[in-house]
Amino acid sequence: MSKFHPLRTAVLAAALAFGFSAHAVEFTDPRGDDKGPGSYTYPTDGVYKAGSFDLVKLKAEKSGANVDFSVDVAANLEDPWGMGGGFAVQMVFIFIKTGAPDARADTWTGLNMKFAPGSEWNKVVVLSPQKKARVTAEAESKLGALAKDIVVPNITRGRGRTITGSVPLSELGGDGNVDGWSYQVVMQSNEGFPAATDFLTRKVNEYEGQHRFGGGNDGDCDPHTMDVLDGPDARQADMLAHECAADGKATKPATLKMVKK
Ligand SMILES: [Ca+2]
Ligand SMILES: [Ca+2]
Repeated sequence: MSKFHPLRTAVLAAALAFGFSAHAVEFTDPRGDDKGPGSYTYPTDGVYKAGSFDLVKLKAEKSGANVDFSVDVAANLEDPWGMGGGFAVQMVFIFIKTGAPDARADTWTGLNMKFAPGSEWNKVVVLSPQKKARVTAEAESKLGALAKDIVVPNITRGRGRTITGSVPLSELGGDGNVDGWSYQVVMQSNEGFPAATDFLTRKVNEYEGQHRFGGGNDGDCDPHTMDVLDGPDARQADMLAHECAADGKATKPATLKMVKK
């Protein structure tokens, strides 16, 4: 006869399961800083509700062979365009430094940002309301060699104020120590009809329009994001500070830093 009472065994199993889920990490971001470098404004169409692009929280949690990502914003998610996943206007890029040797500092046209020395990234998880096939096809046609480091969940959902997606740990590489990795989040907007060079992202112009952010400039010099993840050594105003030459090229590009627990 077993010495272990069934209930005690169940409690032990639960404790083990809880122990596994301890590979989790959570970051919070201030509310009300969804103005990019400080000057950006939302498009005028009513679907872009106040707080929609205000990053509040990032969570990454190892769950068996997968990593579950969730991003909270400061407005209730809605699906006015009938995307099917419970949200529509947001597109979130989660840049991850896993510690693997193939890290890079550049991003791509349409984001117009790079990463600082020591903050180079290995993978970027894309939380988009578009179908995975569309996102990966756009990455392959527009991002060149970077496309292989784009990781897209099979299904991405929005509920309440939280956007979630899960990807296989094997697609992220690295050592699997989710809580030891470094992260940065770029809050963008899902643009179903992007410019020929842009990866499903919405532009920031000098003046806001029905579907264009304002407060930047009309070229590809200004960083195209409303909010990024702040950390003790990563202040948004510093990271998104940039300078543009008269020809529209960046003399000082916005430069992001990774944030780590
Ligand atoms: Ca924020
Ligand atoms: Ca921020």
